[in-house]
Amino acid sequence: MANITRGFTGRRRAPDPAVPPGQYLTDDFPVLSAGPTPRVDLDEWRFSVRTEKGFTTTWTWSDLLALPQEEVHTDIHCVTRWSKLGTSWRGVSLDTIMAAVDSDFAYAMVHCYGGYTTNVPMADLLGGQAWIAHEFDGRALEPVHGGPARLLVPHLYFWKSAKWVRGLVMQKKDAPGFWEQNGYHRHGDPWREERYA
Ligand SMILES: Nc1nc2c(c(=O)[nH]1)N[C@H]1C(S)=C(S)[C@@H](COP(=O)(O)O)O[C@H]1N2
Ligand SMILES: [Mo]
Repeated sequence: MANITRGFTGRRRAPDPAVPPGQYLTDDFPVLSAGPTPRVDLDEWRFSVRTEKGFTTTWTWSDLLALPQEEVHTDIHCVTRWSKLGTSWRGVSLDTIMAAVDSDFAYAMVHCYGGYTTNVPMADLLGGQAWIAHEFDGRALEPVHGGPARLLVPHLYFWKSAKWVRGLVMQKKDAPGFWEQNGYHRHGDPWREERYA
């Protein structure tokens, strides 16, 4: 069978503009967790944001579902080099969450059930760039992928999309989370290959 080539490029394919440098595409959904999957009862699930003013705003599961929900169709990119295009999620925008919070701090430490942490600037969490996602592909998010709910920050490497998320602590200065203390880049933009520090 003849090779089918596009245009005049011969066998070499042009880079896919949807795929950041150094990444390959997968149709699977790999699981990457630094520890066991914590089980969180929806009755006991809470998401909270603590500010510099000493206030904590807390949402229960029903509070979360009562907020405006958004459908998100997006590509995701793991620093271990897999990318997955056109994933579908449902959840609450961080803009909606932060509208209820009074903070002037520019950074957040993201905390999870199970103890994982990751740091993200508010500039990357606001403006329609991040969600508390609780559905994937039209179904409740599976525990291995972060259910009941995970942070979704798809324009950064996927280690920033904290699974089993339970809250943010607002911070004046950026400070490294779990992987960032272990050599990963503070920021993690896949288009700039901000992989390791
Ligand atoms: N709480 C928690 N969140 C986490 C992780 C983790 O170990 N614990 N791993 C991160 C990493 S390195 C990646 S690549 C993605 C993997 O998400 P997935 O298992 O749904 O593919 O979750 C991120 N969020
Ligand atoms: Mo990762």
